[in-house]
Amino acid sequence: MSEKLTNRQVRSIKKMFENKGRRQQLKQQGGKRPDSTSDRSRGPRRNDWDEADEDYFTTEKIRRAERVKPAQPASQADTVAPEPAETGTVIEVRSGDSLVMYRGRTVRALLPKGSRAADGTRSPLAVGDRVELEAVARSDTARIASIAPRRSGLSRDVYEAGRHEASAVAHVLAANIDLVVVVCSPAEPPYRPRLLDRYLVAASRDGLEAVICLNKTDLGVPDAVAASLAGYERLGTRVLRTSAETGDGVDAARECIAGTVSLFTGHSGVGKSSLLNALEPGLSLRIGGVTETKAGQGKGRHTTSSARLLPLSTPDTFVVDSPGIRAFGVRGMPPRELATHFPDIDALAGGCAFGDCRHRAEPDCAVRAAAHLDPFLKARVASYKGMLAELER
Ligand SMILES: Nc1nc2c(ncn2[C@@H]2O[C@H](COP(=O)(O)OP(=O)(O)OP(=O)(O)O)[C@@H](O)[C@H]2O)c(=O)[nH]1
Ligand SMILES: [Mg+2]
Ligand SMILES: [Zn+2]
Repeated sequence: MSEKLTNRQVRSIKKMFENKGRRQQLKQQGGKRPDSTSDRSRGPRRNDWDEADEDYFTTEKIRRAERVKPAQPASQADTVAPEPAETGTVIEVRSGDSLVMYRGRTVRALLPKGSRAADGTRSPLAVGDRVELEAVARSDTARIASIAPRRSGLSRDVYEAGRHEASAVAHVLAANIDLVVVVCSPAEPPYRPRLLDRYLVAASRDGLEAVICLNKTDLGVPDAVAASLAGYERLGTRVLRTSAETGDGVDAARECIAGTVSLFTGHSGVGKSSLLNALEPGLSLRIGGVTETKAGQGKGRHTTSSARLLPLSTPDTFVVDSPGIRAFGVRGMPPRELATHFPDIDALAGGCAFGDCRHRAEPDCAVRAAAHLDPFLKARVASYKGMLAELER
C-alpha cells in the first residue's frame, strides 16, 4: 500500500507541472515572468496539448486559494471526476491502475481497454507522464484518454522469461525528468560496474544527464571500487558518495538534485529509498529490513514496488523513487551507434586500423591495445562488448 501524500506535496506537484510550465511558455513567447523566481531551462515544458488560453494569474489565484484551503484527498471528495480534456500528472503507476495528480487531487486513473503494452503486462504509462483524463463516474476514478508527448524519459529493455529476445519490451522508468541518479553500493549488494555502464549508455542515448551515487560508504569502500569510480569521474560523470546511515554526503546529494526532477534508480537494496528518506526527513518511504534484504547473499529483495514521483521541500525539486532492477537491457539503437555512448572508447577509435573497427577481434585495434594497460578501460570494453552482442542478436 502506498503512503499518503501530504497536502504540501500535492500542491507542490501541481505547481511544478502547471505554473512552472506556464512560466516556461511565457519565457518562450518573450513575455516577462510575473515573479522574480529563476526559471530553469531544463524545467518541464508546456506544449500545445495544454489548454492554450489558460491565464497564468488565474492559475496563481487557484494556487493561493488552495494554500489557504488545502485540497482534500481524493478519498474524501464527493467527486473528482474531471470534465473532458483535463490534464494531470502520473505520480504512480501500479499494475491495474495509476495515480494521477489532477487539480491538486490524487485521482485513480484507468487506461482504456486494449491499451496495454505489447507484452500485455507493462503499462504504457510512466511516472511523470502528463495525461488527458476523462470522467467515468461520480467517483475518484477517471479514464486516461491520451498520454502527452514526453520531453524526456529513461527506458530499458525487459526480456520476458521464456520468450524470444526479439520480443523485449521497452520499459520507461520515468518520463519528463532532468537527471538520472544511478545509485550503487560498495557491498550488500556488491558493486556492479557493468550495470552502471548500461545506465550511462541508456542515459546518453535518451539525452539525459546521469550522476552516479555510491551509497553505503559507511560499509567501507574497497580500493577497486574507488578506482572504478575515479575512472567515471575522469570521463566527466559526477560521482556522489553518501551514507544514508550516517548522513555523510547527503547535503551534497541534495545540492546536486536541487531544482531538477530526478530519477533515483539502481539495483535493489542499494539504498535508494533510504537515501531519499535521509534527503527529506518526513518522506517515510518504506525501506528493506535487514532480514528482508538477504544482505549476506548480496541479493536484495524489491522493497519499493512501484515508481513514485515525490516533491521535496527544496524549491522546484522532485524525485522519483523507483523499484530496484536486476537487469538493464539496452537496445533500440544500431550496433554502430553504441561506441558513441562510450566517450573513452570513442576517443580512441580513430587510432584503429579499420575505420569501421568494432574493437572485438580486428587487428591493430587501438581500443583493445589501450585496454591492456588500463583496468578501468578494460572493464568498459567488456561492458561495451556485452552490449554490442545484445544489439547484434
Ligand atoms: N550500512 C548501510 N545500510 C544502508 C544504507 N542505506 C540503506 N541501507 C540499508 O540497505 C537496505 C536496503 O535499503 P532500501 O532503501 O530499501 O534500498 P532500495 O534501493 O530502496 O531497495 P528497493 O526498493 O528494493 O530497490 C536496508 O536494510 C537499509 O537499512 C547505508 O547508507 N548504509
Ligand atoms: Mg526502495
Ligand atoms: Zn578498434
